[in-house]
Amino acid sequence: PKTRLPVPAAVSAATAAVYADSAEDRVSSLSQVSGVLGSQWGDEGKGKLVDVLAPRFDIVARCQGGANAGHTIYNSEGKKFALHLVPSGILHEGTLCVVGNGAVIHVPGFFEEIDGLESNGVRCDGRILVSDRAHLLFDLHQAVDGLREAELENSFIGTTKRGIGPCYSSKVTRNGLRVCDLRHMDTFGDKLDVLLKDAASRFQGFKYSKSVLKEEVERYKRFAERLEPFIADTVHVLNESIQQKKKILVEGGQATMLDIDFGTYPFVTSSSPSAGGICTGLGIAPRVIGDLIGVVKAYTSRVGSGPFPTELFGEEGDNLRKAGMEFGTTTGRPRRCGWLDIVALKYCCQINGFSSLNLTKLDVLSGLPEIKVGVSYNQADGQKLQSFPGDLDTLEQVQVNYEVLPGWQSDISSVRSYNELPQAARRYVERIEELVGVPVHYIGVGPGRDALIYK
Ligand code: 2SA
Ligand code: GDP
Ligand code: MG
Repeated sequence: PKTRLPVPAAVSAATAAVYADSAEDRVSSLSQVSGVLGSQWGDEGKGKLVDVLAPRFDIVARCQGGANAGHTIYNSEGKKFALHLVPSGILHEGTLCVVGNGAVIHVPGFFEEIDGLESNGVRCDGRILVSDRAHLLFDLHQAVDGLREAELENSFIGTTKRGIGPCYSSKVTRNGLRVCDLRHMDTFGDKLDVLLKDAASRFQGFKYSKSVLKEEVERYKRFAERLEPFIADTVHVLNESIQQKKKILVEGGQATMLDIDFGTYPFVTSSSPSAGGICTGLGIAPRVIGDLIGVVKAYTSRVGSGPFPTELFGEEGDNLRKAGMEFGTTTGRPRRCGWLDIVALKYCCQINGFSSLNLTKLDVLSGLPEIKVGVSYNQADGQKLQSFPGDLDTLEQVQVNYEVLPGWQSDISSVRSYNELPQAARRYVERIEELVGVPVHYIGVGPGRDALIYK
């Protein structure tokens, strides 16, 4: 028989109503097609939650982005894995991993990632499907990414230089190559030639010659053979799986604040990491999507340029970066750190319709005398803003109004039930719930699989 966890006195009536019977209830009640999406500027800890939930799903699918993503997960022995394109379900033998049509694939990088996993004892053969509709990201896209950033000088975006923007540009320009083109090597070279010439005509620093093309085509002939067993019509596979009542977990890369439409444009990535990207990036209908879990760090980080209203500078920012070990999983770059931004989070909740939140890295805030939360923005003229501004000039000038909450002084990394958290930590969680109107169902207190509180 199920025993209801005691509801601590500090929990409000509204929160108590959605209080979980147990961890089992939280995960088993997730809908057939569920998603885990970033709700800040990335690196919220999406990979960890996907890895934790994956055993309850048949399929874990990536719908956008590419090897710009860096999802760090640990297996039960505490061994660390940094994933980029491979979905975070890969550590679980029974889970099929799908890289959908909305993702961009750098084939050599994909093999490198798979080789790394295989050499660490993770079997990948027959466990990963790559969409035949996904676009191919070439070395030329990576070179163009670097050249474009260099050209921007002081206004550079701070991309991962993984070629993401240039590859999506080829896609939208409609001269990109797709995974299915690897099955037509007779015309592959001509199509690639168009891309290479395009880059060479735009950038002086881009070296083009017929021998470069020839070498690249030869290389891709070998890749085509090796990739063949991974290639599938994933739109068909996913929709058949839904018919067969299989469970699908969608893993978002990056986050809504980096979304090409909703993020802080132009300081964004070139894909749609928000809910809409699930339909366009996998070819599944909106009505089949059920629960969407927004992953939110207990504070905020951002890597790359662009506005960050609650950013902390100097010692305060450094301390948070050190405590949270905030360095890029893909590039190793130090991440900018700051307080939790409720204005941005509410905006993300609106866009994605999150059914619940996973508040991560709460342990990192332990020991602070007080914790600030950005609750509203004032414009330069002192007027309160009613919504998250689309205009960057407005955003760059906002004054953030903070609420100050008491900190807690004990280490919470070994706490496993909500009512054992210090009262101030519970107060922090519940204040976030009140401010955004979405329940927090999962609380991260460490990087390991077990360091998760089900609320
Ligand atoms: P890009 O490379 O074109 O997608 O870069 C455009 C912006 O998107 C940001 N971006 C990211 N932000 C956080 N984490 C990401 N993944 C890596 C990680 C990042 C890393 O997990 O740490 O290692 O540096 C990621 N990917 C893209 C990027 O910083 C630009 O602001
Ligand atoms: P993702 O891109 O959203 O998957 O996040 P990253 O993997 O880039 O960054 C999150 C980092 O925080 C990783 O190193 C995780 O191992 C770590 N992490 C995740 N959840 C927690 C948590 O609750 N507490 C702590 N201390 N670390 C966490
Ligand atoms: Mg990351």
